Amino acid sequence: MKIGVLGGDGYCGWPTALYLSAKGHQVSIVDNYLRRQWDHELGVETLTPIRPLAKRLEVWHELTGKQIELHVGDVTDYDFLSSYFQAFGPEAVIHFAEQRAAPYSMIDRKHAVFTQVNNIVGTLNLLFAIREYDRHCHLVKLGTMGEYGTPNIDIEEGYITIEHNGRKDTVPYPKQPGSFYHLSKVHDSHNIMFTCKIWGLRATDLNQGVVYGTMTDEVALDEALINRFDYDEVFGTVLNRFCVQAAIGKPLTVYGKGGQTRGFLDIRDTVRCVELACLNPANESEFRVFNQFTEQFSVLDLAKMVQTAGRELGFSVEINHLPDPRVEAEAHYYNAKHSKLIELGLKPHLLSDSLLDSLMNIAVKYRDRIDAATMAPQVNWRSPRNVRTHATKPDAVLASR
Ligand code: NAD
Ligand code: USQ
Repeated sequence: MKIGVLGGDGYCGWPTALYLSAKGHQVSIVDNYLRRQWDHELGVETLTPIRPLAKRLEVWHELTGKQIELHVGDVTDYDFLSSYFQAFGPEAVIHFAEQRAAPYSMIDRKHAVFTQVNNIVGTLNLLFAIREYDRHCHLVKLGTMGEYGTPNIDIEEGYITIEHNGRKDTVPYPKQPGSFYHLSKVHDSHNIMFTCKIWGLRATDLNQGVVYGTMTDEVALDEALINRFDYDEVFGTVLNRFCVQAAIGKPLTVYGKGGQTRGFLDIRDTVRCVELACLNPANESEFRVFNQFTEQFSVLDLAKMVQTAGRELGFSVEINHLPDPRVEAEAHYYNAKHSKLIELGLKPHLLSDSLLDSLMNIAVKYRDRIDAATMAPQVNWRSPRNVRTHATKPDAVLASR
């Protein structure tokens, strides 16, 4: 297939582009390097030494003979997106190109506005581009499990059938997101669903859980292909952070009681899920939702698993309970369905099998690059303000739109 990977320089996008290219698909990447600029803005770096995108692509070509096209540009710029569709003509577009950190969106007003403009305008442009250039092009959109929040009932895959005053209907599952970032995903979902209805577009919303790990078969081919591994307080996700903390003997930063339960998946399953969605497209006018995670854990469960894995490597790992900087339930019911991708053929990697190889060993290997000063949580949901950032990028980007 001809597949466009929007956000292909990022944590999920890069290994996905390589995986699809290795499988023989004709792949192009779209990215505007915003993610690298956010690192500069926050004064942080990925644990792993990632190369410039053009270099990464050159090495991929040298190693495999396969070419991935690169289109550098901003998906919120419709002229750019139009020229991309005309030049590449994708049959499927995988849309990763958004601002994805909840804490970044909660820094202050500018970052909240920036996140929602970047994410919602980018997706809206994409919907218009698909309508203009090829209505059959399948949109595979990265959503988030966080769209649902933590309701006191089972979470379904996208839709719920309810009876009300003697009548019955199937409606989108209620959304209770927990940050301005997660809200941007809800707004995206509504826009996508609406355009499937009015223009007959076909779309799959992948409500993904928290992703962990960095290695895939393709990324492992050469160090020049290495993927990001973020551990700072803004972009670092919980399991990556815990492994890095364990590797340098810092206590694990469990927020509050640690009963917050989420769906998780290995980066190797992310790339496979996305491929499964592309190979089994939604029908015309269908807005399909898959819950993309493989196992659920509480934050405290994860901390204990990392503690055990750390001890196996000879580290003594302590667990700290910090005041939760977020507004979220610290102990709650959580049971989210996730069978649709399994039915399509997903064979999950389990955390218990990969914690040492895929995470702890990476954290230990690059231990010398860890900057412990970037780990303490400073962004607070209750009191947004400027922290550790000059906030120039959101201003500049918003002003240009
Ligand atoms: P990332 O920040 O590493 O990658 C996103 C990429 O998109 C970056 O390379 C960035 O430069 C690019 N980008 C952002 N805005 C752009 C724009 N306007 N134009 C062009 N390029 C732009 O994020 P990620 O972790 O790879 O996440 C990818 C997607 O998956 C996001 O939509 C995120 O919400 C979703 N997701 C991620 C996780 C996770 O745990 N990482 C979990 C669930 C969902
Ligand atoms: N947490 C800690 N300690 C830490 C870091 C996080 O206890 O040091 C807790 C958080 O309070 C939260 C949970 O761990 O309860 C998950 O936090 P996270 O930062 O790992 O993930 P989150 O903010 O939910 O966001 C990540 C991605 C986002 C994606 C989302 C999927 O950054 O792009 O949408 O996971 S989900 O969680 O299902 O919404």
